[in-house]
Amino acid sequence: APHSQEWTYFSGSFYYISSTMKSWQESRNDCLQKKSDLVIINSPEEQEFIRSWKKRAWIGLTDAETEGTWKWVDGTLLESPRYWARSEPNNAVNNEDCGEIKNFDSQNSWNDLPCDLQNNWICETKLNYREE
Ligand code: 2F8
Ligand code: CA
Repeated sequence: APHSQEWTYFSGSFYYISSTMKSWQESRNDCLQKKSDLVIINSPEEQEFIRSWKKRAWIGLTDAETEGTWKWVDGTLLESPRYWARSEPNNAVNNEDCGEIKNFDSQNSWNDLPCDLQNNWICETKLNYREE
């Protein structure tokens, strides 16, 4: 649960980084089971926070529905900011529909990978709040 020591708080969300590896879908299922989802990165600060772990991991990005149209797991289109590594996403071997964080030398650190590859993963649970 987000209250255990396995979760780290940052700017309105709790984050969990796995210590085992799974496919993208199995990783997502694990997050969903934790009443969470794969991480959605929507600010430079959040990108820096995730990158600072220096751990290769699935994030909540996929273009499985329409090749080249990247969406977050909440259904929103990937607009800006975008932190693809140089030359990514390249859909290598015409088979890369899932997003990971990979390159820690640069802020631009996302890569597309085959979804059935085993990888660590990061879940995010946003805190609920009420806007007045
Ligand atoms: O050079 C970037 C390229 O590196 C690998 O392919 C050789 C990655 N694939 C795997 O790790 C399976 C590509 O996704 C990446 O674009
Ligand atoms: Ca790639």
